Amino acid sequence: MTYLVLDSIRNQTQDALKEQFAFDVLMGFSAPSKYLPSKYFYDAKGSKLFEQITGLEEYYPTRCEFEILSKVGSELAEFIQDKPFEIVELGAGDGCKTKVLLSKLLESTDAFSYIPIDISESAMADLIVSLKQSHPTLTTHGIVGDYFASIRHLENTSDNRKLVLLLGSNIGNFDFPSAKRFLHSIWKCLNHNDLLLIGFDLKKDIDVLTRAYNDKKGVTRAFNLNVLTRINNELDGEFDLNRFSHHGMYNPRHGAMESYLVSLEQQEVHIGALEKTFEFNPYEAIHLELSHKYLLSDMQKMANETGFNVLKNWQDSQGYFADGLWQVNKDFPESAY
Ligand code: AVI
Repeated sequence: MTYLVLDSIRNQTQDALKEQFAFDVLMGFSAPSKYLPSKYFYDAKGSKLFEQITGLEEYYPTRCEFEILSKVGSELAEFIQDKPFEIVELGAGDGCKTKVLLSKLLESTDAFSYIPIDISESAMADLIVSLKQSHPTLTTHGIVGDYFASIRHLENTSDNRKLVLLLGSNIGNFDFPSAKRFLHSIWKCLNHNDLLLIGFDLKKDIDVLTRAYNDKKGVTRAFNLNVLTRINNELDGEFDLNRFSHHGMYNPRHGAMESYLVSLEQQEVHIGALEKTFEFNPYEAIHLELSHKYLLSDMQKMANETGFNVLKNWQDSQGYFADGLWQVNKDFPESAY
């Protein structure tokens, strides 16, 4: 069990990353409606907080997808006739849910290798150590890199059929045009008949949604506020976290949970790295995240518009979450996208 760090990541300097962060903060705070890109949630502390969120009583998606993955194993194996094959996971993280899927699949076949892809080298190193303990016989080759560079790397190293995993409703954090662009980019990197297992959080009672993003212990609040801590630590910001509140609400028009930080008073905040002071009006919001919720018909439409055929949908017993098994259709005309 090993992992490879792609050169495109190894050569990315800390300075370049910091410059990009500073640029994104400048753009977000200069916009007429302030925003910050949600990718900045996930530094080491933010990733730990997200792990805590996934274990919260109110945050149902992880539990529901876990239930689905623990029952689909042998059925999934039936869809993959070509052996050996490769399971490629985009954004593997701690691999917690995937391990249950791998165990179930191993009951039907061992003719596959597992290729987790993650942007974080420390997350990958931890995952490889834990897989050595939980699945010592599984052939695993991790890749540290961005999704597309990593899939392209695989194109050159193996002809085996692929099952790509995109779990946890990560797709819901993209707006619709970006989600479609992202899925079509995955399609471009894959071969005819390759498979994608993709998680979608389904539309449901608004109270259930609202509770999931406003938990009683305040972990989601801390997760959101951590973005301001990052600006303080990495860009010499002077945010006082007590002067902002977390606000998570469902927007039925957009079919999405929206997360904001709201300024509790008139305030000016200096950010040293930008040599700039930003003004916040009382109750002014910083938009942080969209978490789209879907109908099964939305999933179908998204698959068909990006070059995939839906083979099967699995849902948890409450009907809160769905994983779709999609097949790459290379007869899909590029012009139709
Ligand atoms: C990572 N992503 C799918 C989570 C979600 O539900 O949109 C992130 C999250 N934000 C607040 N709670 C969880």
